[in-house]
Amino acid sequence: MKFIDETKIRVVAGNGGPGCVSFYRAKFVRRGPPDGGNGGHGGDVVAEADGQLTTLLDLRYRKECKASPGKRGADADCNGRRGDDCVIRVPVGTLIRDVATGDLVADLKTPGERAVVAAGGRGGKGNAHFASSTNRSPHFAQPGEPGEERELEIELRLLADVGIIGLPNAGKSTLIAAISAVRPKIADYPFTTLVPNLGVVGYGEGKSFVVADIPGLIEGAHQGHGLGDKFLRHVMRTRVLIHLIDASQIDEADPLREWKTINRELELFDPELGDKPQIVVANKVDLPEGREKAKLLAKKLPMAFRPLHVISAATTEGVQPLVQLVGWRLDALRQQGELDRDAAGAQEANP
Ligand SMILES: Nc1nc2c(ncn2[C@@H]2O[C@H](COP(=O)(O)OP(=O)(O)OP(=O)(O)O)[C@@H](O)[C@H]2O)c(=O)[nH]1
Ligand SMILES: [Mg+2]
Repeated sequence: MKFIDETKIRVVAGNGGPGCVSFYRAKFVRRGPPDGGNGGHGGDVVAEADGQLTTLLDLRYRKECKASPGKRGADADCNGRRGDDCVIRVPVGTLIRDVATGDLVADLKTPGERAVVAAGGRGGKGNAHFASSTNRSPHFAQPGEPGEERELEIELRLLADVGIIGLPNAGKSTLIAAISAVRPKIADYPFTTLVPNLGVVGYGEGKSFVVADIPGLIEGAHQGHGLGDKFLRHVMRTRVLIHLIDASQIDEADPLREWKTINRELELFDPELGDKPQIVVANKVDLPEGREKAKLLAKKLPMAFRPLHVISAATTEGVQPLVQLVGWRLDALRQQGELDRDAAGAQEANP
């Protein structure tokens, strides 16, 4: 299936229906009171997060979403019917921006969440509304207001707690297959994974986190080399990165080379990504040269990133301790986040 994570769409909300000019008529009633009803509200264009969707593919060929206008008001105080909404279904984790202003219009994070992305126009008031003691038979009604119309940029950013990044062939897909139920394609050539995979990982007492396997990065990814860095947006919202290194390929002369290469690409994509908590993991230590070279890397790794975690995604050696560690880091970050929020709340309460 194709994975589409950005697209544009034009949205046009419905115009409000016009109000009606009408007067009550009946046998023996010569000049009845005004009874023109209001026009109906124009339909909205609504974006809705659908938990079943994983890509924006459905929107790829849809250029426009148009809601219907409100119906006109009628006599006998009948209000016009509201226009039908036009609903755009998007995956959870979708950001919607106005192309013209760049403003964020919606950030849909939970299944079923809805946001009006173009509001329908209000219906015009009918002449009954304008009747007063000084003007008992108004001969006018309001037209409906026009509906909003704009061009939207729709961007999907998968919502994962943890992102697995690294060079092609590091074993990222093998690792996600070892810790979750997803079964991505695994092969000994680079760029096996072409789109991100998401998996759910349990780590005891009913707790779980979502992990994303991101297609391999190479030097110059920010300039479009390899698959480029376009999938990095999907780790922007993760809280922890697992930086996976193929230990058997470590350069003995400069054991940090691969690690630095990827970090540079992260930094160039977005400095915030460069600062994200990172767990450095050497994979393939079931291979004798992997185990030896992992030791070289462990010695050179800057203090802040120690200790180096050594695993074999293939034999699952060291994989469970890694899952536990990631779980603790997430728990700690969550607690930290709550503490920060509490502190901010307390400060607001007692400035
Ligand atoms: N010996 C050994 N081989 C491994 C290990 N983990 C992965 N491999 C092999 O390494 C190759 C690449 O694994 P993948 O999981 O496809 O690597 P990837 O990082 O997802 O690669 P891309 O999707 O191309 O970026 C495959 O042939 C795997 O079988 C390991 O722990 N030990
Ligand atoms: Mg892969």
